[in-house]
This record gives sequence, C-alpha cells and structure tokens, in this order.
Amino acid sequence: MTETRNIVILTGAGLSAESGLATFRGPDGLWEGHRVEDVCTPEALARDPVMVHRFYDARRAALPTVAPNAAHRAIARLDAEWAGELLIVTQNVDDLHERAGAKRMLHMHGELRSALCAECGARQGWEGPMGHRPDCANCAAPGGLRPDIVFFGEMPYEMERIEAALAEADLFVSIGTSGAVYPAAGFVQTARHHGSDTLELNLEPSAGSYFFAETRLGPATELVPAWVDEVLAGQRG
Ligand code: BJW
Repeated sequence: MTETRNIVILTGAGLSAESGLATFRGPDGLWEGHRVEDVCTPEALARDPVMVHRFYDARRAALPTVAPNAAHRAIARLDAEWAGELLIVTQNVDDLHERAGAKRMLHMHGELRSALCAECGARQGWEGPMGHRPDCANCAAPGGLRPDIVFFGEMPYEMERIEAALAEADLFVSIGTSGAVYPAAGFVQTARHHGSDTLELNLEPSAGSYFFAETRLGPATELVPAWVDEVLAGQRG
C-alpha cells in the first residue's frame, strides 16, 4: 500500500450540523420547504432579490451565534500537525473551519462573510446585512453587490487547484456531504482514477457511497476526531 502523504478532505453541511447549522436536504432542510435547486440560482436572485438577500442576511447574522465543533477542531489539528500535503475543500459557506484554526483550506461554494460584485467580479469581505444592495467598493457599480455564493449553474471557486490536489492525493476523505451536488460529488471518482485511497465519514451513506473504499457511519464529532488520531498516530509511525 502507498504511504499516505497527500490528503484531500472534502467537507459538507453535515460537518457543521452539530454546531447548530441546518443541512440542506434533511427533513429540516435549510430552504424551509423549497428545494435548494429551485431557489439557489442566479435566476431566483434576479426574480426575488429581497427573499434571497433576506435568507443570506439571516444566515450571516447567525454565524456569531454558533461555534466550531469537535470535528472542525480535529481537522484544524490535522492541518497544524500533518507534515505532508493537505487541502481542505469545504462546500460550506460558514466560517467554522477558519475559526477552529484551519489554514490549508478553500471555500469552493463561496462564503457568507464575503460579497461579490455582479458587475466587475470583485470579491470583498462583508459583515452585516446586504439586503439594501450596496454599491461595489471596487467599480462603484450602484447596487452591484450580491452574496458571494456559488449558485446552481455557476462555476465553483478554485477548481484548477482542487483538480491538481486530487491528482496528487494518496487519500481522499469526504465528510458530512450527501454527494448530491456536482462537481464535488465527482471528486471521489477523480481521486480513485488517480490511484488515491478513499474514505467517507457521514451519518448515512451518501449518494456515491459505493465509490469509496471505506465508509464509516456516525456523527462527525465522533468519527472525525477518531480518524484524525489514527492518521496522526500513523505519521508518528
Ligand atoms: C452528518 C451529520 C452529522 C448530517 N455528522 N454527517 C445533472 C447531473 C449532474 C450535474 C448537474 C445536473 N444538472 C445540473 C448539474 C450541475 C449542478 C448540480 O450538481 N446539480 C445537482 C442538483 C444535480 N451543479 C452546479 O450547478 C455547480 N456548478 C457547476 O456544475 O458548474 C459547472 C462545472 C462544470 C465542470 C466543472 C466544474 C463546474 C454549482 C453548485 C453550487 C451549489 N451551491 C449550494 C448553495 C451554497 C450556498 C448556501 O449555502 O446557501 O451549495 S447548494 C448546497 O448543496 C450547498 C452545499 O454546499 C451543497 C452540497 O450540500 P451538502 O453539503 O452535501 O449538504 P446536504 O444537506 O445535501 O447533506 C448533508 C450530509 O451530511 C447528509 O449526507 C447527512 O447524512 C450528513 N450529516 N448530520 C456527519 N452530524
């Protein structure tokens, strides 16, 4: 078996569930009875900006009321202590990985604490509400700013960097994601194609569970710290 050196971790809403943030596709799904695929689109923003802004303003406002959980902290510990390459790719738009201390990470679906100019494409840090549709600080486009969120039909961020990391990975680990949304749902197959080992940590089997060499089922706050202990013990040899 290849020695594990390069790790890619993909995280989803299930990682933040035990911090009190709703997932998308459960019975208590985040979009309150709407299918996320119907409302999380550029067309929905154009059709009903008040509703879409209200939704993201409320989620941004909720961030200070939640805290990283044991799974976020374990991943941050792995980031600090793992001597090999590591890339944490989160689909989450919350800031709990960063607040736990993770550094080698990226947000492929955008961030609540960021605004995107629909005119010039500039991204800028954002706190507080955006429902009044502020002007862009970069190009001064009136009402140009929108939530910096990757909607359906839009290209996720940093795909080249992710694909490069997957091509070099010895171990791909997917945590707390349903495998319902592409391109993230296809990462396991890309990793396998390049010869990586694959592990899924989730409450229940994801849509692509059969692509993983191993699946462990349970809450992230139990599975992730145990897995990180295991990986770091292996590193110590
Ligand atoms: C626990 C737990 C606990 C619970 N412990 N686990 C037809 C076929 C294939 C693809 C397409 C198609 N038609 C269109 C597409 C493409 C489309 C797509 O995938 N659509 C699907 C509906 C089929 N994708 C896109 O449009 C993407 N862009 C794109 O493809 O661009 C073109 C491209 C081409 C080539 C290369 C690259 C790109 C953009 C997708 C944008 C997704 N945006 C959202 C919203 C973000 C903002 C927001 O937060 O509001 O991202 S949608 C939503 O889903 C959010 C999430 O990041 C994403 C994934 O959800 P996630 O994280 O998996 O959450 P859940 O709720 O689904 O699952 C939670 C899991 O946790 C469950 O499994 C639970 O069991 C588990 N869990 N508690 C451990 N305690």
